Amino acid sequence: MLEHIGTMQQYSKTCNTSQVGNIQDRLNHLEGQMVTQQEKAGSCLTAIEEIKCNLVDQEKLINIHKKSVSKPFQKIGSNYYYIEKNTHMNWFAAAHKCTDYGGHLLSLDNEEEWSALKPHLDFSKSFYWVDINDLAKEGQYISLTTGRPAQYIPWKPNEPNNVGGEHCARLENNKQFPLNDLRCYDMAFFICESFNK
Ligand SMILES: [Ca+2]
Ligand SMILES: [Ca+2]
Repeated sequence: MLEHIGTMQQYSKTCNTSQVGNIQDRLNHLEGQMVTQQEKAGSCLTAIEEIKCNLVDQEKLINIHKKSVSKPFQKIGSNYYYIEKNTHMNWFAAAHKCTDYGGHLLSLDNEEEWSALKPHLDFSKSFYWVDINDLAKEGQYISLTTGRPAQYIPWKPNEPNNVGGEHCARLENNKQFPLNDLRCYDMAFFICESFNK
C-alpha cells in the first residue's frame, strides 16, 4: 500500500511538473506573439504617422500652389472674368496664364458680352489679348477655347490686315475696344474668362 501511494505521489509530481512546463511553454509562446504584435503595431503606427505627415506636406504644397495661381474672377454680366492690368505678355504666355488661373483667354460670344466688359477695362492700359487667332490657317479666325470659328469678332475698321503676319487678336486702345490682329509675340494685357458660368 505504501509503495502504491509513493508511486501515485511520484506520478502526481511528474504530472504536475510536466503540466507546469507545458503551461510555461505556452505562456512563453503567447508572450512571444504579443511582442511580435506590439512590434507590428508599432511599425504600423510609424507608417501611419509617416503617411499623415506626407499628406500634411501635400496639403501645404497644394495650398501654396492655389495661392500662387488662383485669381479672383469677378462677375461681369452673366460670366466671371479676370482682367490683367499690371503685367503684359505675349499671346501664348497670356493663354497659358489664364489656364493656370483655371480659366481661358476671353472668348467673346456676342455684343452683349463685349459691352458688359468695356466699363471694366482701363483705357490707359488697353490692348487686351482675347482667344481669337488664325494661326492654323490665314484668315480663318478660330477661338482657342472652342477650337471652332470665333462666334463674335468686332473688328476695328480696316482690320484684320495681317501686316507682317498678324495671327492673334486683342482689344485695342480705342474707347470702343475693337479687335485688331497683332503679331502673337507682341505684348499686351489680357482678359481671362472662367469656365464656370
Ligand atoms: Ca493673320
Ligand atoms: Ca492688324
